[in-house]
Amino acid sequence: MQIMKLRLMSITRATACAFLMANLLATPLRADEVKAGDLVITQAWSRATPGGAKIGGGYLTIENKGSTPDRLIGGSADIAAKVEVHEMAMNNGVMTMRPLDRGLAIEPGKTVKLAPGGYHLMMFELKGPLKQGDKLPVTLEFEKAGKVTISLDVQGVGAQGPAGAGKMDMKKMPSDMKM
Ligand SMILES: [Cu+2]
Repeated sequence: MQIMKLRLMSITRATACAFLMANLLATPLRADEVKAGDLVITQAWSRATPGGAKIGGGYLTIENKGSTPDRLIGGSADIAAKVEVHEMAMNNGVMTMRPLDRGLAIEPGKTVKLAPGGYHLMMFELKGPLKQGDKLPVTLEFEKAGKVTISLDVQGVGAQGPAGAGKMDMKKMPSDMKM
């Protein structure tokens, strides 16, 4: 009898614990969360552009909560003549970037992060500078989920993330970086 009681107790405790853990691990519902079909877009941000820079980057996190794959195929923004989906990668020791002609796959159950040094949105021919603190509307286009407008939170020039932590020295990048 005593053993049974103990077991019951530990199961109850384990359940309570698992419940708490699940709560802790669950992504908090953010005010800047945007949904497009089964896709959930969070942490959309950009960097202020220095001087007369005509190009800007866009970063965001896309989670596919559905059961079918989708693709981020392009975008548009009032502030830019053109928005492309790019990949940045090391090629023979040189950092290069290239447009993803077929778009960026968002597999079901997966989360894809567009971040400095990897996948990113590239805005061309900016009509004006991106300023820290701006909320920049950008319309994303997905193969299945269609078009959705998000807002990029513009951080400082050297920001490495949406919270503005870390810095990156653009001057250290190879000058033959392909755009
Ligand atoms: Cu790029």
